[in-house]
Amino acid sequence: MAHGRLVVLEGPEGAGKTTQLRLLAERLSARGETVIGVREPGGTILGDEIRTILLHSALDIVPRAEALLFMASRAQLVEREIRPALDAGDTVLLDRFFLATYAYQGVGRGLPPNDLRAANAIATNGLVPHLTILLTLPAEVGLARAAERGGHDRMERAELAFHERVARAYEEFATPEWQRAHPECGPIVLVDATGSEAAVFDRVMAAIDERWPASSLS
Ligand code: T5A
Repeated sequence: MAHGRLVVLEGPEGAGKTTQLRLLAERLSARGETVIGVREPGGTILGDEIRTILLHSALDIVPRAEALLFMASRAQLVEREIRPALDAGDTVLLDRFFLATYAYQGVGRGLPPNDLRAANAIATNGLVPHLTILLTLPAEVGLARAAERGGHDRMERAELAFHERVARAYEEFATPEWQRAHPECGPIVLVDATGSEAAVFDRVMAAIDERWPASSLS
């Protein structure tokens, strides 16, 4: 049985997942953990090819094909990178996982949730995150941050209403009712992503230390 930890960072565009993942990796490494940071889509050679198609191509991709491409990237990442790292006792920090599929392809694109759930079960082969940190902030604030960073990818170019649906979906995912109905997602904690990077990181660390008191990490 896997004895490492899988911590997922989730949230709408520009919420600060990548930034917080980097800060978290530095802090946990300094505490003596072996930490691996990966992102979806991507994280493997196949996944990076799929990422290019999904985010940086001008291809016509219908929602069902889009969902399955995300799933294919996920399946490869879980089997080739995440499972082996967890088996070795490492901490895996993952930038997005299947909550993103439920939010973007389910609520955003309108695909049936049960179909996504079934496809996801194939992709993850039953892997459940130990903790998901869900960064929350209004869609327009995240999009403005992403715009400031520059370069809109295919998903970011979707209309504001799409991103607002996605942001609202993430809020619903944090409710106890939704989590009870979705045990495949594991525990989800909400972290306010407004304010400075340092302020958000303090909240992220508080969530980590609450889930795993610091003494058990060192
Ligand atoms: N997707 C993904 C699906 O549709 N289905 C799926 O199943 C999966 C897995 C991935 C896209 O794919 C979609 C979702 C996405 O659209 P991506 O490039 O990985 O694309 O994009 P995101 O995951 O959305 O990542 P972003 O880079 O857009 O946002 P992050 O990682 O949340 O934010 P970050 O840290 O890069 O920060 C964005 C900018 O804001 C600044 C940073 O310096 C950076 O410039 N920033 C802050 N500014 C002010 N205050 C703070 N607290 C800040 N924190 C960061």
